[in-house]
Amino acid sequence: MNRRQFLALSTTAIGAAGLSQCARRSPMASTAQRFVSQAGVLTADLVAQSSRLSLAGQPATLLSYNAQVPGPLLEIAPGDTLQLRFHNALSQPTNLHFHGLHIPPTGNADNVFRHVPPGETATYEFTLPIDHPAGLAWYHPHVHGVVAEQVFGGLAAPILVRGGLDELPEIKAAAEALLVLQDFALNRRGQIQPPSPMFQRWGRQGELITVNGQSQPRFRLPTGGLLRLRLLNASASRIYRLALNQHLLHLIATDGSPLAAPVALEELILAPGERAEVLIQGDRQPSEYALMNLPYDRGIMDMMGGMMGGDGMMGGRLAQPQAIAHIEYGDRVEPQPLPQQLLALDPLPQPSIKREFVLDHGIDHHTGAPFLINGRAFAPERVDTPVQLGSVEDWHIINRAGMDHPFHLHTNRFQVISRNGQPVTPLAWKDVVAIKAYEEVVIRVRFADYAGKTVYHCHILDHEDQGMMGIIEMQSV
Ligand SMILES: [Cu+2]
Repeated sequence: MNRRQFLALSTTAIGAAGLSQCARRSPMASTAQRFVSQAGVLTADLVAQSSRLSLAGQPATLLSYNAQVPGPLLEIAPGDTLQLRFHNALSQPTNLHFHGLHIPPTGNADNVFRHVPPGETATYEFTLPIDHPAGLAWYHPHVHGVVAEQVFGGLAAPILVRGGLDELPEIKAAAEALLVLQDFALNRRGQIQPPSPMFQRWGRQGELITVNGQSQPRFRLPTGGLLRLRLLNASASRIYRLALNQHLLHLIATDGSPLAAPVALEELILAPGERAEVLIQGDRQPSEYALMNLPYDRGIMDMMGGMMGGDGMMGGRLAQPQAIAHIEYGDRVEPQPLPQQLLALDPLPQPSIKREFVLDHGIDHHTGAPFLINGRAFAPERVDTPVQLGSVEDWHIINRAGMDHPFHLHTNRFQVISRNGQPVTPLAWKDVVAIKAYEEVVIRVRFADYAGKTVYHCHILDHEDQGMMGIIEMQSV
């Protein structure tokens, strides 16, 4: 099969099982834009703009890429070149960050220091390495100070890198659905509500949870077969705790990289920026089952100092389990087994350097910002962490605060070694690691290629905007 046929088949697969499933409920999804690479090149026009559109069946005024929320899917393969003409029709600077792609952090690639002023057009152009892992990534704005506002406004969109797991017979036979999770706080006119000071500190969060811009869409699971859910948490701050009634979630990939073998989970916790892929077996009574978001406390009680108590407005609402989508059994198919093995995954070699990153709350002496790494808030002119290309490092990330801080490193994925001194299994590639209140996590990362500066930060985007970010410079030896 040549690559063009493969891409065409891939598109058909997701069209049949994924996005078009939603279309039965909302016409919006049926017109959802998707850009697929052709002969190794993906060319697309993207416009960031304020748009009046339909969200969860209601009119809403959101920030969008090409007037859709979530934005257009980019579907590519290792070795592809992307040429994106990006126009900023917003009233403030913005840019594009390609979260999960291993591409240069400089020039007109994944450069978060490049800002596109209002009214201007910029070209993003880069080539994916031929050995790039296949999986789910995404793009969103990354201009320090307005990231939470723009992502919470709706600016987020998925990227599928095809190949890898897609080629395994058991996975190929599975139905496939892409689920982009977002949350919104809208007023009665359908406009985004600015966060209260408390929510700005905690991380803005909305009561309306959407999946692909819809309220509780349905996805079909073939009776006797497998459904592959590809999940992206594109929320600014919300941590999802997901469970499917009466079914296990068989985890097969984390943050766009496959595991060596499936891991059965009763619940899946997904912090902002994280992706996960799970297989669901259609071996229960054919019916409809709710995909639930269960209560998760990421430290609000600590922040509020118990002011409102567990029965307060916030505590009460947070405590409610909520259906966010439904899985309905479809036509019976030949029984499909779960794969026993996925793709080989090697542990990184022992590190030559160990570093510490202490996440805490306080006041930065220079900026007054309240969210700190190693006692300092983000400064755009300061390199916090110079590293040598070719090295392997262990990063000890120590959360001294009573609030979760999911940690994201740009450009290079890493392996999580331990939590509070306990080894972490299974071995997995990650680019966001959830760090709970008072937890200490060790990650191992190899800086193999791409010289230049980029960032690491908390993926509760209000925390990043208020200082919890540092600059890493990868230097050639
Ligand atoms: Cu944080």
